Amino acid sequence: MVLVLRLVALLVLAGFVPEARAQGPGDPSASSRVAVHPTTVFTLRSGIAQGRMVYIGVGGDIEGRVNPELMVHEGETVQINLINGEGAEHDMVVDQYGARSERVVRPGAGTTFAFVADRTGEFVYFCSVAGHREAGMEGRIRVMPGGRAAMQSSAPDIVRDPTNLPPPIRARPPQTVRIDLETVELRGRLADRTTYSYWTFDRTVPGPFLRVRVGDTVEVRLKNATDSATLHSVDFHAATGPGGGAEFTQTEPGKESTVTFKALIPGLYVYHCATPMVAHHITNGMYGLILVEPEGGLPQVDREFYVMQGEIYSTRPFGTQGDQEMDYEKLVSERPEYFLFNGSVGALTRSHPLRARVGETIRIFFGVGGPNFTSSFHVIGEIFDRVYRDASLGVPPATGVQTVSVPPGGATIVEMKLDRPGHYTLVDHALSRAERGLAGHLIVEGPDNDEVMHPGPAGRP
Ligand SMILES: [Cu+2]
Repeated sequence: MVLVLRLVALLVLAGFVPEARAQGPGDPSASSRVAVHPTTVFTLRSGIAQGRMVYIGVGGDIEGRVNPELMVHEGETVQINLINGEGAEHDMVVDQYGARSERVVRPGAGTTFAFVADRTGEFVYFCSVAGHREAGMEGRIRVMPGGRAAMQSSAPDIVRDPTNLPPPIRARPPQTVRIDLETVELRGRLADRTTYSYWTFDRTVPGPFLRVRVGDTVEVRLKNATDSATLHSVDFHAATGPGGGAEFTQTEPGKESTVTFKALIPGLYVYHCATPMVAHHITNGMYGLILVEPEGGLPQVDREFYVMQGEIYSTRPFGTQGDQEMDYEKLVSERPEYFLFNGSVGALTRSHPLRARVGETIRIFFGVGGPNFTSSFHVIGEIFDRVYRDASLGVPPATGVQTVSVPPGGATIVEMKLDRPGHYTLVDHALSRAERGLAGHLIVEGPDNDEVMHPGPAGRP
C-alpha cells in the first residue's frame, strides 16, 4: 500500500497530471450560455455615504455597495442605469470608452447609456459635474478577457463563499449524520489570468463547512472522482481513531469508501486529505472545517462566516499569468508564492467580501489549512469581543483580543459586535503576506457613530 502511494505521489510530482475536466456536472452555465454579445445591466444611484458624494449599487451583486466595481467580460454590451438618489445634478462618464450619460437633475430622475466593452483592463467611471469626482463619485469598471462562457469553462471558480455554511443545529438529541464528500481535481482560477491545478473536496477551497453536534455518529462517504490522477482520503481532527479516518478512506479514482466516527468532544476542527505526500494534497486545497456543537449549540449571533487560510507553492513567482503547477522544492523548503483566504486571490475582497450591518454581532469560523504557516489572524479596525482560543469550547471565551494565533491544522472562533460602519480588513498580521494575496474585506453598513471614531479633534459631534 505504502509503495503504491509513493509511486502515485512520484508520478504526480513528475508532472503526470492529466488535464482535469474543465467543467463538471455542477456547472451547466458554460454550455448553456453562448450568447455572442450579451448585455450586462448595472443600476446605480447617487447618494451620500459617510459624508462623501458617491454612487451606490442597486440590485444584484452590487446592491448597497459604494462606488461598486463593475465586472464585465470582453465583448459584452454594458448598460448603465443612473438614478438621481438625492437631488444634486449628476452624470456618469467612462472616458476611455467615450461613453457618457445625460445629466439627471431632479431626485428620482433616471437615464440610461450603453457601450460595448471591446477592450480589456480597468477603466474609471465618474461624475463630470464640477467637484463631484473629487468629492467621491468615482469607481472602476473591470473588463476581463474572453467571453463569459470561455472564461467559465477554462477556469472554474473554486472559491468557497464565506457565507456558505449550514445554519446552527437546533436542540435535538444525538443522531447519525451522513456526510458525502467528493474529491475533485480541477484547474481553477488562482488570480486574474492565472490558473492552478487544485485538488478539492466538493470543488471548492476550503471544502464544505460540516456541522454536527456532540454525541452524533458521523458516517462519512468519500468518493474520489473518476478522472482524479491520484488517491485521496480524509482525516478528521474531530475524530478519534487511526489517522482520523484516513486509514480507512484511502480511495482510488472512481472508488468510494466509508468511515464512521463518534463526535466525542465539542469544538471547531480541521479536516484534510491525508494521502502522501500530505503537504502536497493540503497545499492544493484539500482542507475544510467541521463544527461539533456543544449540547444546545453556540450562543446566537446575527451572522456567521467561514474563512480558511492556506499557501500555494507555484512554480512561477507570485503574479505570473498563465497555468501554474505545484513546485515540490518550494513546498518542502516552505517558500510559498501565494497566501490565500478561501482559495484564490481576491476571494474575500473582490468576489465575496463579508457584509454586515452596524449593531450586529458576527462570528467567524477561522481555520488554517496551511500546510505550513501559522496565521496571526486579525481584523484591521476591530477588536474581537470574544475568542474561543484554539477553537476550544471547553473553557469560556477570552474577551478583548486583537490578534489570534492559529497554527496549521488548527482553528479559532471569533465574535465581534459591529459598532461603526466602514470597511474593515481581514489579515494575517504577518503583513508581508498581504502582498502575496492574503486579505479579506468586512464591509459594515449602517448609520454613522461618530462617538466611536470620527476625524478631527474631540468635541465635534
Ligand atoms: Cu488528496
